[in-house]
Amino acid sequence: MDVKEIADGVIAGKLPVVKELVQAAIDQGIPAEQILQAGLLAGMAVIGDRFKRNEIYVPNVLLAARAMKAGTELIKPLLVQAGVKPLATVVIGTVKGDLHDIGKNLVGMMMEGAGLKVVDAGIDVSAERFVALAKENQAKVVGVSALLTTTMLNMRGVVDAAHAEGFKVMIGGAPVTQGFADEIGADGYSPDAASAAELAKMLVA
Ligand code: B1M
Repeated sequence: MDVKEIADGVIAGKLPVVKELVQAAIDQGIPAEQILQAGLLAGMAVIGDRFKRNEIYVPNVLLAARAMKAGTELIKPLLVQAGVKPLATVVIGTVKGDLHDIGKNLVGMMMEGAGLKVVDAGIDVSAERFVALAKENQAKVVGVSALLTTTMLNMRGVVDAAHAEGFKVMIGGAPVTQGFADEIGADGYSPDAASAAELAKMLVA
């Protein structure tokens, strides 16, 4: 089989097809890293590009991400065996006082698709909790999402607390801008999930 078919399955967001193809590839002895890189991640990269260009919408990204996740679960044990390590760990969460998580979840999925390990801190996350999780998981970057003009102000506290412990911080969410990121001293801002994954890779490099 051609692992490109797996990429096509991810792009189409067809979870059962992706699972079947990944299992077939494993059974044929195709190396897990090849399945990951040329199949699952290649498909997710296409989705990321299309999303950035507004050619597809949130539901398409969610479907693709779910399909990718299902495929990744199948090869995870093999990757661990082969010693393929994720690039680095990122802790992501929605800032204190804020319960919106759809965008944050998308960002997390795209980061996983880009080869990062993502620790999801959830919603309504305090600065202390972000830092504790970053330490516990030896993360390099803390990613903070906010959807409200009131809660985005709490991002400054996360930046200060994370910087004090040597972690980088990236921020995003509908009301957030590059200007605000500069103002509070964040290491990066991105307007959407695809560029957030690219930014995270840059920050951990
Ligand atoms: Co709320 N809400 N909401 N809401 N809600 C907004 C944000 C609002 C703009 C609606 C409006 O009035 N027009 C408004 C905010 C006004 C403001 O502050 N300027 C608002 C309000 C007022 C409220 C409540 C206060 C309403 C109330 O109770 N009176 C309340 C607040 C609760 C709280 O958080 N404490 C509330 C509640 C809710 C629901 C629970 C009902 C629900 C959330 C469900 C959930 O998330 N599980 C909800 C929803 C769904 C929305 C809207 C309709 C949609 C948000 C969304 O998911 N968008 C929203 C209106 C709107 O945006 N059109 C609204 C889709 C998502 C993919 O986009 O999150 O922007 P987004 O994420 C993008 C980018 O921003 C970026 O990438 C993502 C993908 O491209 N991004 C990052 C996000 N995080 C990032 C992090 C990064 C990098 C990029 O790095 C770490």
